[in-house]
Amino acid sequence: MSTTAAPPEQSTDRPRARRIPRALAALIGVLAVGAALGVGHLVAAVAAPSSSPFLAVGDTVIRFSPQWLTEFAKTTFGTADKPILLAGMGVVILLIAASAGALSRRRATVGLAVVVAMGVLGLLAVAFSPAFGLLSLLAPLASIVVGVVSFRWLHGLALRTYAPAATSGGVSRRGVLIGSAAAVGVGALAAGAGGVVLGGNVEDARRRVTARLARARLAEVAPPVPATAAFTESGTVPFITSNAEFYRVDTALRLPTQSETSWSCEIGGMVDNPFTLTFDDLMSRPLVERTLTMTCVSNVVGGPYISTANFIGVELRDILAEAGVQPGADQVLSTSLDRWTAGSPTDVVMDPARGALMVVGMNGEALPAEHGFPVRLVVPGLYGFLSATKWLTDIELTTFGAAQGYWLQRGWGRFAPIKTQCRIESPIGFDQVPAGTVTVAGIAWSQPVGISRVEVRMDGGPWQEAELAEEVNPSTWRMWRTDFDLTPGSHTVQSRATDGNGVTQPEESTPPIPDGAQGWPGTIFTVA
Ligand SMILES: Nc1nc2c(c(=O)[nH]1)N[C@H]1C(S)=C(S)[C@@H](COP(=O)(O)O)O[C@H]1N2
Ligand SMILES: [Mo]
Repeated sequence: MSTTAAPPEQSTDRPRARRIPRALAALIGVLAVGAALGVGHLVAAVAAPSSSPFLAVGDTVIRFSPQWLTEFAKTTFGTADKPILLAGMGVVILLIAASAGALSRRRATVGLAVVVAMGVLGLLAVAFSPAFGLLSLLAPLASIVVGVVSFRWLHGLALRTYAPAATSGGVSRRGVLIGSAAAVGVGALAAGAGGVVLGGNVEDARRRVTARLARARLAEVAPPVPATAAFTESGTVPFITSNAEFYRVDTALRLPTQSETSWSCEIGGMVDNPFTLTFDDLMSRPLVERTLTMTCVSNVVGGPYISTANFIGVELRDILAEAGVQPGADQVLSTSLDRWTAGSPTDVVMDPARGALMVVGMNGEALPAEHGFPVRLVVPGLYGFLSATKWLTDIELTTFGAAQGYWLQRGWGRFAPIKTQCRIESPIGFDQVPAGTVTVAGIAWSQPVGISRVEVRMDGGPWQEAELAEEVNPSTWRMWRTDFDLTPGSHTVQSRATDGNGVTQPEESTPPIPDGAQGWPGTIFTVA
């Protein structure tokens, strides 16, 4: 204690000395936590991709969310549900970090305690994640160290600036600014670098696989899609969905990434000869290419979760036959790198007419990272939630009694064949169209039996049979269109499809859960 200056607490002209201004104190909390999360993300990218503390907390939230909440998120936000969850988490963390900072205007204790507590939560989320390995501990530990060090350092700088103790010299405000900027820079750079490291690795691997596919001689090539298979001139989507436009549904906050060189898949469980497949094994087998339409069970009537692509892969049935499926194994349970699971009925997978695939290529390229690189499953005629495992790592023959897939555990159906459905694509809802002849066009699907008829009616009038575009194969969607002469005013158009067996989709509408939405789509539009 200096002998010349009174302790600041007792000074009457500076009663609030030795306190950091509230806003700056809050900012310090936010900066330290931001730097911690950014560095954690980078270390995760290098050490163990699934161990980013921020994303691990998000994954934990998703895994333990009650089903009404995930349903609400899916139906309300659609594919934006993940960015919205992450943004929401970001806001909560920001508020906690800011409060922790604001409670540490004199001493760093409270702030440090909160920073450590948040770090421990991240550590626990990583430790209990399904893809945990020892290396996964590095990222959350790095986060905790960076959080503590940067909080103490910034706090010290600010304290010396705004509340210089008599013994220590003050620090200029510029010093605090530079310190803060450094923390922001470290956090942002680390987070960005983490993203680049992860993304760059997959893109390199994808380029290698795309080149191999280009050289491969396919045992079966998908017949070219005729121009007459789509009515794009009447407003339907193109027949083949580009990889960029292909719908995406999964529980992964961070894309599970893996190179094809380290990929392998165990074929085990109730089989006579369990074995492990490598990517080279797959590529040395007969590769077939098929045009298939995939659909999500969460799709509402008229919804967007349906797309069509040319998939290249290996017959799953041949691989399972080689392993020797034992009697009674009624379920093919597949697992992804991020420990998501789907259970498909064995008889469907083994049906030669079905043609279930272990997929390596999509529209002439390697699978995109979002669609399961390097290997996924596609079973024609089954919704994705019980068949289309992306980032595949494991196939186990078992029984439905012994094990349940991810969504089955959460109340969705056990056996959910795709329901016959159609979607009106033109006119779109609340469109204004000129008077005269109005073409109504859309798509219909009923994999794997196909579509035999689509009917359309205007304002509750008689059903009118639509013109069907050429069928590519019964496991793809089919485009349709028909004309109406309409007077000005508001109109409501409805459609209904009939499958390849002659069964028309029912009028009664049901929600997606548990086994897929049904009902006749309708659209209201105006003729001007
Ligand atoms: N690993 C993994 N695979 C998954 C899912 C998932 O959440 N994780 N979602 C499934 C669901 S519900 C559907 S509809 C399809 C969607 O495949 P896509 O995103 O390539 O269109 O993937 C399936 N495969
Ligand atoms: Mo789905």
